[in-house]
Amino acid sequence: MERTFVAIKPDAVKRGLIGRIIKRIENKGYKIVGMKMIHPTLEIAEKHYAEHKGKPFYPDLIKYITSGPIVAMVVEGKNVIEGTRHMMGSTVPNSAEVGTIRADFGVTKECNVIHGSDCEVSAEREIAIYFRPEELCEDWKTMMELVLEAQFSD
Ligand code: IDP
Ligand code: MG
Repeated sequence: MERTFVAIKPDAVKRGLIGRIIKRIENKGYKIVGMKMIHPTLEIAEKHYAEHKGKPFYPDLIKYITSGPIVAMVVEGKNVIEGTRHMMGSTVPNSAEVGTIRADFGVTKECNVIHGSDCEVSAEREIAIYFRPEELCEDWKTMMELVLEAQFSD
């Protein structure tokens, strides 16, 4: 099953939005197979955002992402990368589609509440930055998986 890396960014943690954002991921039916609160170090932040190094906003981005804890998650589901990017909305909250997480909760392009990997290669790379393989909880089934299994077993 496809996986992605999602992070509830420091502005959202400070605003008490953790529960509301996780609820949307669960409501959608995605399966969370890894989750932890972590205050990103400079080293982690630089690894995560390596692709943006040299851009004018890079120093502020690093300052922002290291400014407090994030909630890091590994989320699993069919086409989850595209699905979570769609649920997040585009980078700038004021032009993100209404109903998306960034449109509903975000204010500025700098502090836009949530991160989600943009492709399979990024997902794999980002998951490895934040999680050791043994930190992932893979040996459980969602209720939907259990129900579907039971339905097709006889
Ligand atoms: P994404 O998070 O929608 O994938 P990226 O272009 O990958 O957007 O940028 C990474 C993060 O850097 C954004 O989520 C946002 O926090 C920040 N960022 C992007 N562009 C700008 C900018 O022009 N000014 C300030 N911050 C920016
Ligand atoms: Mg990006």
